[in-house]
Amino acid sequence: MSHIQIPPGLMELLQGYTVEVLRQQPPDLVEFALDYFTRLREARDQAFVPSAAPPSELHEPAEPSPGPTADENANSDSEDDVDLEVPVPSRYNRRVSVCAEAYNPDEEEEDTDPREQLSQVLDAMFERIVQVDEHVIDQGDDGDNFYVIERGTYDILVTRDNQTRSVGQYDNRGSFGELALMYNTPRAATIVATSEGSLWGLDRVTFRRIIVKNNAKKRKMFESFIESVPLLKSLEVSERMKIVDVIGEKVYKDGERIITQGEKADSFYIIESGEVRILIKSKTKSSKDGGNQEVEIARCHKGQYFGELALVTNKPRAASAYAVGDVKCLVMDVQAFERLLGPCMDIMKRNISHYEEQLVKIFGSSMDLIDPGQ
Ligand code: 1OR
Ligand code: 1OR
Repeated sequence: MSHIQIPPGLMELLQGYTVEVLRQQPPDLVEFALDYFTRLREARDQAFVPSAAPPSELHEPAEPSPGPTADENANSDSEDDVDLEVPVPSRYNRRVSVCAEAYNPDEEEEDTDPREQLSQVLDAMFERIVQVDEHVIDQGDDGDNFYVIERGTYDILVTRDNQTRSVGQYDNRGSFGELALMYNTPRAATIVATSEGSLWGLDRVTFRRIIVKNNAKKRKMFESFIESVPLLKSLEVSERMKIVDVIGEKVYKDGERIITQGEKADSFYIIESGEVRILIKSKTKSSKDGGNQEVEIARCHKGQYFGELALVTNKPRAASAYAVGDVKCLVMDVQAFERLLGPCMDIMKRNISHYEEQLVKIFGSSMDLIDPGQ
């Protein structure tokens, strides 16, 4: 076969995309790719940040410096200035700009086939089969791997003051083990398999090289939007940055259902652009049709959130949510919601009590929607 040259930077580009896909599991890979690469280009073109990604953020994001002004960063030549201190395999020793790397003839003979390259990306992830009661992670240990759940259920245990309690579960989806790797801290929780299961692991070095770098990009992409979300105003800057680190982005087409009433909840949403309709099946006691009629009860716009109610009350979704036109949402999983949005809980609970008032206004008291007593 003739010699095919792999453009420098291709690996990193595909790897970053692949890992984001595995983390966020978007429904439409092509749509997600379009969006991901567009944003990557925007971030590159803005050519700002370097000093915004201070080395400190790679250790502990407690006090990330406020975002730099465009002026401060006008001289930066790439969006890729995050220096990772971990040892990296030799082929990554050179700093490779994700998008704009000049052709380097030294790397010419590196590989043969682009498909091989892609399979190497996936090779970085390894499968780990786990048995019931197996500890995948122990609180207090150093971080070694990040895990994406392929299948199985897992308990999240936290020990404090010699007391261990379960603070949540993963049910056949999600990922964990990122905190110790992102912030160079000991493992914050113990993860125990409660069924036989299978995980995809990513080693610390690869994780940091890709994810930490991606997080620096994400901070650039979402920082100003997150700063503008009313719900998050009461948080410290460092707390908002942690939110940026965990959020994913999902894109919905006009009419697409985002949340289904009655389903189990595992995510929380903030609207980044577009509009969302909230519809409820009118399960009035008088209705003989089994409550199949959907009634619009609210509209949410840019900067507003939805999908909190089921997470706060630990009940199924109280209503369905549909995209009106194209919609982009920031999505956070329930574990991150509980871990990071504690300080916003009062605001959300206050708004939930408004739902109840509205409920009575719209349907009278005969509808059984939210029953906070349960
Ligand atoms: P890690 O590398 O620290 C344990 O290893 C992982 O458990 C952690 O990354 C997270 O991915 C995951 N607090 C801390 N870590 C959690 C939590 C959590 N939930 C999942 N992990 N809380 C529970 C929120 C439901 C807060 C408990 C006080
Ligand atoms: P969820 O997790 O239950 C559906 O998923 C979401 O719709 C819900 O969280 C809220 O975020 C959102 N009653 C119940 N849920 C509502 C309401 C609402 N509005 C938005 N959501 N009411 C509308 C009040 C203007 C009262 C019912 C009539």
